[in-house]
Amino acid sequence: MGNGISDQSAMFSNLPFFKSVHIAMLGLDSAGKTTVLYRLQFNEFVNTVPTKGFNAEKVKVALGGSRTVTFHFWDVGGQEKLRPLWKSYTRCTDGIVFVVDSVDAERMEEAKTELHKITRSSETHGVPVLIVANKQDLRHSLSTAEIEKMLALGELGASTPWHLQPTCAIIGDGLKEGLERLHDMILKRRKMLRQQKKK
Ligand code: G3D
Ligand code: MG
Repeated sequence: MGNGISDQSAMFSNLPFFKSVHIAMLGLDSAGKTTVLYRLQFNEFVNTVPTKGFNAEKVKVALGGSRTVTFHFWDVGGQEKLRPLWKSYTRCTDGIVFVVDSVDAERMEEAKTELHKITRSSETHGVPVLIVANKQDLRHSLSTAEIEKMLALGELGASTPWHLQPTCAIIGDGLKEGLERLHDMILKRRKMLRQQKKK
């Protein structure tokens, strides 16, 4: 699911410049951001505590097509009082991972507001967003179709490439697939920006 800006990359992905990306990991508190991060880093479930400030981790991920990409993640606390800080992390980022708790229907509207606030900012113009529909292992989790609607992803605007990925961060299901799509979108944007500079 996404707005079509996705597949490609093989040609450029072997150059060193394309092997490293900076990612801001955002979303409401308790969505599973830190669990996603440590699942990717240690390849196992790590019990988390609420993030007071941020976690910064460099994680090498083997994606399809024999590319290994280093993701520099900034996992920023999602409590309301910490959200004004998000701006500092989205300023120069290559991509955004926005994590939602698929069971928390009550706070989906709040998640939608925050997501749209981030993508409307001039500083994140065109920055690709991977929306992670986490906790899909739980019985009452909403489907991706429901989440797409509740987050009004169709209203994100043509300039924001996005992809919605169902995941279970506890066992790692869906994480690599999501990152692969995010990386594809980042490469596509970099190529477009290079072409614009040449003109
Ligand atoms: P945050 O960093 O977004 O605030 P955390 O969220 O990573 O701290 O996770 C919040 C809680 O959700 C944690 O449980 C964590 O184990 C749980 N969690 C994260 N991902 C998943 C998932 O995919 N499935 C399920 N079932 N739970 C998940 P606690 O109990 O420590 O609050
Ligand atoms: Mg956290």
